[in-house]
Order: sequence, then C-alpha cells, then structure tokens
Amino acid sequence: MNIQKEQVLESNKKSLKSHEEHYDFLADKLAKDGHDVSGIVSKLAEFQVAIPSWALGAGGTRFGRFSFYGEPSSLEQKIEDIGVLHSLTQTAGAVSLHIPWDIPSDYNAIKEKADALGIKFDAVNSNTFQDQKDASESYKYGSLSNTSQAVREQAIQHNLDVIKIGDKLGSKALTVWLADGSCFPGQNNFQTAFQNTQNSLIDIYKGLPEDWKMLVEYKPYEPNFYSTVIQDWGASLMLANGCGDKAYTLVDLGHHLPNSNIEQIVSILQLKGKLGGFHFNDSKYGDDDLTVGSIKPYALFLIFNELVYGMENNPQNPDLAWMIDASHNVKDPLEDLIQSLEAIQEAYAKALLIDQKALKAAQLDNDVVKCQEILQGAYRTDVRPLLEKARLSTGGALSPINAYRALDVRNSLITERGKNTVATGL
Ligand code: RM4
Ligand code: MN
Ligand code: MN
Repeated sequence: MNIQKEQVLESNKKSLKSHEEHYDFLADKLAKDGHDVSGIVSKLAEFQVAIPSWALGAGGTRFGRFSFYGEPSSLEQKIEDIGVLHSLTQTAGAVSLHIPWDIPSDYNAIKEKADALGIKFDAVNSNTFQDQKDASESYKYGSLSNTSQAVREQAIQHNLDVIKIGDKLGSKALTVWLADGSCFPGQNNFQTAFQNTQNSLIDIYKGLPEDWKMLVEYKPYEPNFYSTVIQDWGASLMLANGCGDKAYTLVDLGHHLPNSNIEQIVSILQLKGKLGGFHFNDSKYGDDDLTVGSIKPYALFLIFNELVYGMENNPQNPDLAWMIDASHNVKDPLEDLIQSLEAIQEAYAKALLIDQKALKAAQLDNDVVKCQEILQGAYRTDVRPLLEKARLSTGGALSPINAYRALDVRNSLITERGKNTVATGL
C-alpha cells in the first residue's frame, strides 16, 4: 500500500487552522525567549530514525505471539510498510535489516523500491543468537565467544556475509549484538570467552570496507541469565578499541540494569568519540522493547540533552546510527512505531530548547536550583506544534496517528495481504 501526498494533505486540512494558532503562539513565545525557532524546526525535519526490519510484525514473547493481521510477509512488503510510516511522519527514512531474516532476493528491485519511497539502508544487523536451518554448527553455547573454533568461524563468516549484503544496498555499518554468555556459574571461563570474542571481532573488522563502521552492542542479561560476554558499555568499548578506529559502542536503551544513568554513558562515550549507534525503546524492568517514551519520558529527555550536547560539541564523535528497537504483542506495529517516532522527536525538540549558555553559567555558579529550572523549563514546554510544523514542511501528516486511522491503513493491508501472513523476526 502506498500513501499519496494528496491523501496526506487532505488529512491535514481539518486541523490546519488550529495547528497554525498553536504554532504561532508557541513560536512567538520561544522567539521572545531567544530561540531560533525555524532552526529548531529544520533540525526536527532532518532527523531520521531507522526502522528495524523485524519490528513490522506483531512482536512475540516466549509465551506466544498474537498476529495483528496484514503483516508483511516479504522484505518488499516491509519496505512498503516503512514507506507508509515515512509518508506520514517524514522521520522514518531508513531501514535497518536483520540478516538472515531479511535477505533480499532481488537487490536492484529492493533498492529501487526503497529509493522511490525515500528510504535508505542504515546499519545491517547480524544474527548469531539463533541457529539457522542447515547450519553445520550450533550457537547453543555461544557464537563469537564459543570454545569451538568451528563455531566461531561460522559466526565470523556470517558477519562477513552480512557486510557483503549491506554493501550491495548502500549500508555503511554492521551492528553486532551477541547473546553469548552463560546461564550458570562455572559454565564459562570469563577471560576465554572475552578473548575469543575479541579475536572474532577483529577477524570481522578486517573484512569491513574502508568507509564502514562496526557497532558493538551490549546487554547485561537475557537470554543468558548469569553472565553476558558483552555485558556493559565498558566491555563494548574495550572490544571496540581492541578492533580499531572504525569500531564503536552502540547503546540500546533497554540494555541496562534498572536505574542506570544512561545519559552519563552516552555523554562520556561521545567525549571519547566512541558512540556509534543508538537503539530506542522503553522499559519498566529489562529489555522490554516498549514504545519509546511510554514509561520514562523524562529519562529520554535527559539522554537527548546529552546527545544534543554531543552533536554540537563533540566533532570527534561521528554521526550516530539511530534505530527504533521496539516491538510487542498488543499494538498495531505501525501505530506503535508512529508513537515511538513522535516520542523521539518530542524529546529531541525539548532538548533543543535547553538554553545551553544559561545552563553553563548556572553550573559555574553552582546554582543547582537554576540548573534544574532550565532543564525542566524546556521539558515542560509542549513542543508538539514544532513537530507538526516540521512534518508539514516536509509533506507529512499533522497527526500521523489520526491520518493512519483515517486512511484505514491496517484494513487495507489486511485486504491486500490477508489475515494469516507472518513477518520474519522474533
Ligand atoms: C536484541 C538487541 C538487538 C536486536 C535484537 C532483535 O536484544 O536489542 O539490537 O536486533 O534484540
Ligand atoms: Mn538493540
Ligand atoms: Mn534488545
């Protein structure tokens, strides 16, 4: 299903006037406070987040999976779904492929389709956390860290294959997330597992094209419940440094123990020029993969404050690969992604409203109250008219969710694809 520009424009008509009133009121206030409003709106319009190819079906848990019907059953259809998201939000201009779930059968056709919809190929993700059909070796006891050289070699080769696939599509980064670890004390030798992982990553790194990055993701637990080989940013950074300049740490919001200070982690990684990628989601307990901003929006804002600071002050850190890494059972996946995109833009807009100069001055004065007032003043601003303006300026919908529902997208997809399709992914 393709959404036409005219359909989006039509859906905007009803609320255009009220948008203009809200926008004018807010823009006027912000301008009086010294903000460059049109600069903020352009930054919002430029910000693009990759959609992972696995998030377009109904996510499952290990207890079950409930379809939302009309799921995409091929990569072409997944790209079409991202096209729907992008035409409504104008912020989903990229896809992050998971291999082998989404190996293109016809590279040119996929590239053309993505191109026509304004979608780029962002980081490609390898998968050595599941056994593949016909594979000779099993990842049951780990992949890049495995004690068996044959298993490690198979996992290394898979990553090299993923790079080749991504290269044909124009991707510039490989994301490595490992499930490797142990479930019981004594099961693994920590040092051997770490060293094997380092050596395997170095072998993959050697196969990286000159203009590529390798992004090393960490996670404290799950699916292993006693130890994970790359359990935190420190382990990831050590491994990245052990590979070379093109290897970076990737932060996934859901991959921390409760109450970790994630904003401090991203801040220091940027200072060191080593933050390469970022996965958005939200969580109450663990890697819950809930809709971005649905549980801890203030934490997201504080993280964005550091990301914005880094983008403005740390030229030593490269542009980040942004990806939504969320999916679950109870929402229409496209509606869920629309909500996530909106939450990301909202946190970004609020962070852009922080008066960095005033904050620095208050910090120098040790005026703790003022520091908090500055942060919370930005956080409490209703920035939604800015988001609307950014979308309007790029041909998106004033309210992507309302437009999605008014256009009855899910029912059209069900009519087109039927009720029994199942998307590849978790
Ligand atoms: C992992 C991790 C990876 C994601 C997989 C599906 O927990 O977040 O980034 O690709 O899940
Ligand atoms: Mn992730
Ligand atoms: Mn995860």
